[in-house]
Amino acid sequence: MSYIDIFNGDADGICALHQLRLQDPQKSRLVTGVKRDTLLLKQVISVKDCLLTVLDISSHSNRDSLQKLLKQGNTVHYFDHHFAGKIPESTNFLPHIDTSPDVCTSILVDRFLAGKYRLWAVVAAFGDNLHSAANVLAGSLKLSPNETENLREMGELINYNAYGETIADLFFSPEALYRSLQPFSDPFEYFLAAEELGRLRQGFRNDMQLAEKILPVKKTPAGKIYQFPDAAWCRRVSGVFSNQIARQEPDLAHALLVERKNGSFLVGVRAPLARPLGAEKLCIKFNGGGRAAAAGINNLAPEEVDRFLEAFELQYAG
Ligand SMILES: [Mn+2]
Repeated sequence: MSYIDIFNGDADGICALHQLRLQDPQKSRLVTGVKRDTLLLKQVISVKDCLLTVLDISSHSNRDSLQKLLKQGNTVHYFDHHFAGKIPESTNFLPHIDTSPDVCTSILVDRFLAGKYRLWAVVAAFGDNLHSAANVLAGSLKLSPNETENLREMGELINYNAYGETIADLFFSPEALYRSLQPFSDPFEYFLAAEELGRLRQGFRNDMQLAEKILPVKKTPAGKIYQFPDAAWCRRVSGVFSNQIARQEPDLAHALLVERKNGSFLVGVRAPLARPLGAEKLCIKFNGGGRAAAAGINNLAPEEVDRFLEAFELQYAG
């Protein structure tokens, strides 16, 4: 049986796979990409009789490919927390799907493995901006504040690495970053040893210094809208910047529009952390997707921007 591991390139996807492969090491083909590259099942559409493990990408967005792969005799283990729609029924489909706002894929894997590699789930939960869930898990492991802080930074840096239009925007391909942590079962050892983290820390600081100079283009009772120009650093920092502004004002929703070369916008939406709902509903109206607390649109045409701003207002005002 050949194994194919298909995972989102962010901290949650990487740490989910890492936990599973620490438990059950396999020589597997890896399929991943930048965070926004979520239609990953298409890349393996012709495979038959394989064991697919799919992590942290929406089964709704991938439904057609998923159904085809199931019909071709593949067994599919599916762990995810993004909008799922109707979940396929098939004896060779093994879903672990929970779209509650306080879980991430690595937390679902942590449950599946009864907490065996929980430190990596803490890293992932911080990466997905689920600070309260991360702190609860850290508390269950009796971590010191300093240890928790190190896992937080690691999650944030691995997550930061995943944002870009193409792999060329990133410091490391998600596959290379996963391979760098594969030898480490203990994230604290990785934290001390990994040159990758030093590189990401430096890049992150530079990008954030630039981002923090940019003021919102619009502030309404619902929240704040930011717009970044078409530059690699803007695409890289957009996710972590969005998470940071969401934490700074937990009662407000936030949207960040990053200009693309083709003139349209890459949009990230964060629901208010105090009411982490509705982001995926808003983005699905514009062909985007995601989860209740955080979602995105890959291609918002310039003439659609006003309609998006109205929908944002409707979703989050009052
Ligand atoms: Mn996730």
